[in-house]
Amino acid sequence: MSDLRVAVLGVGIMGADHVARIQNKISGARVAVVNDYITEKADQLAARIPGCRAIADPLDAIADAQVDAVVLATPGPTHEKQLLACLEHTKPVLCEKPMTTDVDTSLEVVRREADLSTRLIQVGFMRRFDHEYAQLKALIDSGDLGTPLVLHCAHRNPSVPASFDSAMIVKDSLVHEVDVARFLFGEEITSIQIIKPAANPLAPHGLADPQIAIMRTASGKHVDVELFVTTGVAYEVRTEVVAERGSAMIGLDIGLIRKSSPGTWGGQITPGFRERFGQAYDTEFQRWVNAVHKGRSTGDFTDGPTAWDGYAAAAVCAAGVESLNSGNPVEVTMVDRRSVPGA
Ligand code: ISE
Repeated sequence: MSDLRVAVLGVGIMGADHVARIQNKISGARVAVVNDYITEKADQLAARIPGCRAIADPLDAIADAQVDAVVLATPGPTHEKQLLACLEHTKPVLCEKPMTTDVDTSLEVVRREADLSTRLIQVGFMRRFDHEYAQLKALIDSGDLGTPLVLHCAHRNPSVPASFDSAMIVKDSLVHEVDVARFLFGEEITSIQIIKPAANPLAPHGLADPQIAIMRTASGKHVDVELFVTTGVAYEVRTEVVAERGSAMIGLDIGLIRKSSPGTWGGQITPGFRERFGQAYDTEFQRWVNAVHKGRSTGDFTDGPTAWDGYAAAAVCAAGVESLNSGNPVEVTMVDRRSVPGA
């Protein structure tokens, strides 16, 4: 089978990582086209990759006859137009989160894909591909723990860019736990409340950090998340499920433990999400490439979170931002999945 010719749109830090990943680690695919709004960046990158071209207009890159599949690592506000172009040209696409920046456009994307009766859109919630999350999911699904009841999560970043505001803690950071909770429990989230404790004195002025999110699922399960994006320490993502017959926790950073003088011991915490979830991104990309190869016979070009998952995350985060502003619990508004056949 010939290699999938992939166009990577957006070659900032994440997009450039994905280009290197496809070129060096993934089998069955190569980067055929790169694009970035900073055209020199794309030109320079293309010049370093054999057989790769830079195309200045993202929509031209999607439409290009020599492109089989697309990776979107472009800014969120550009996703809607680019996803619709992928659907129009029947190009499988792996789209970094957010799928789109609001609920209505996410639902429109779900509907337009469902109209085609084929699954072309995969959303980049990479945690589902992390070995520890996969193990936790398998344990829950095995039934050994009995009914899962509660999910406690901590999501800490050492720092965030200066442009990060309080709503982004919900839309950019919490969105991962929204997807993780839906993935692990296999149900929708129906309400969310964001609590703002006293802010970290070291956080930029006006940033509500930390935040505590409390979510409830359709069957009444409880999820709580501590979000803290200015810890100044390292990258920490912990997840604990408490169930009928026990509990299980992941994300403890238990690697090598070193003892050293004077009388200390300890290990390493990953500095950022690119290192912590590097294996998850690799697995996500390899499985996506394999699914796209198979898609021609199955009609399903995805193996992971779908457009519906992108829409559900958008709906929960929109309610989360409303709660951030009001301080009250907010019901999540979503259409019934059965009203969108094929979604
Ligand atoms: C970032 O965009 C990510 O996706 C990271 O996984 C998350 O930890 C971080 O808070 C986000 O800003």
